[in-house]
Amino acid sequence: MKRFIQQLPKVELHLHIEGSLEPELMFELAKRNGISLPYASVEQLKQAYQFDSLQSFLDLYYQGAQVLLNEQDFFDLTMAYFKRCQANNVVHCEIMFDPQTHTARGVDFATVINGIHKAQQQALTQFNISSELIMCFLRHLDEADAINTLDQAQPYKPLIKAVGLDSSEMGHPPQKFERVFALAKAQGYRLVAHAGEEGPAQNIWDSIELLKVDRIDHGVRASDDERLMDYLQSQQMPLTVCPLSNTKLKVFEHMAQHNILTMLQKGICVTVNSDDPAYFGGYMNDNFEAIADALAMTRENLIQLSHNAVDASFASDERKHAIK
Ligand code: ES4
Ligand code: ZN
Repeated sequence: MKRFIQQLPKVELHLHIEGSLEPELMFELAKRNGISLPYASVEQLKQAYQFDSLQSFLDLYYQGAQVLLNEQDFFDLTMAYFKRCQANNVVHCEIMFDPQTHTARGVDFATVINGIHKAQQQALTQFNISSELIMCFLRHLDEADAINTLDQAQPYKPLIKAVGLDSSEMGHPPQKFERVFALAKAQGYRLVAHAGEEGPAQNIWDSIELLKVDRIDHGVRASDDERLMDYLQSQQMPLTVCPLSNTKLKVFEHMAQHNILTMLQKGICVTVNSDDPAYFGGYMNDNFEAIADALAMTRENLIQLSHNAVDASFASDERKHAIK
């Protein structure tokens, strides 16, 4: 099964580029930029990667991102992720980035997006890996900050396919971003939002009905609501599920309890993704292997998961045809 997973062409739809910052690169960039980290070594940092909730992870994730200062840093970060894509036979990916994490520290929006974009161009020519960018708003910050970020993105609109919503789900429901999502939609962006990761199924309904998203990121709490499960199936609303993320953050205690196979068997358009692979212990193949092992999946199940990701992607019809 490991070989089968390796050779299966894959599409990744839920990946935070800041969450692909490996401890080794974090230390290298800290040194390059003269930033001191509160850890003595790579090993000590890795020891700290033990989470009991989304928030306990986010605290380290935002701290780690502070080593990213210059365009070259964002290029190196993104190129390192594309090398993992190549090793994992990921042929298309949709990369999320959090501009507010950087602009709040005085790093220009241009620095962030130019570094990422140059890596995307190189990945296409060097590895034949296509990609799209998803700009996420941090939901723990206010509406005005999100609108300001949307304004800052204006000159780079051709480089950004979609906007999304991430960070702390508890206490920051979709309603808070109804107006900024309406503005983004009017400007022609596709829309996604994290919902039903730690928060209730109602957040999935509200992301669909109020934010008008094209996909739900995570969405695993949908199984608490039978009517929502039927709706997701009938509408073929995609869920970008992240198995290793869910067990690391204790959304499910054990992988054997994960509901991705149940949802797949109900005909829901579920997909497999790595979320923050440097923090959660694995890239795409690791995520596929973890569910295949724990849930006794068939090859047909794995092929269906991969086909779902092609269908759910924001790639052009031409590109979808080429990779399916
Ligand atoms: C995230 Cl796993 C997860 N959930 C919400 N926001 C995030 N940002 C980065 N990873
Ligand atoms: Zn995520």
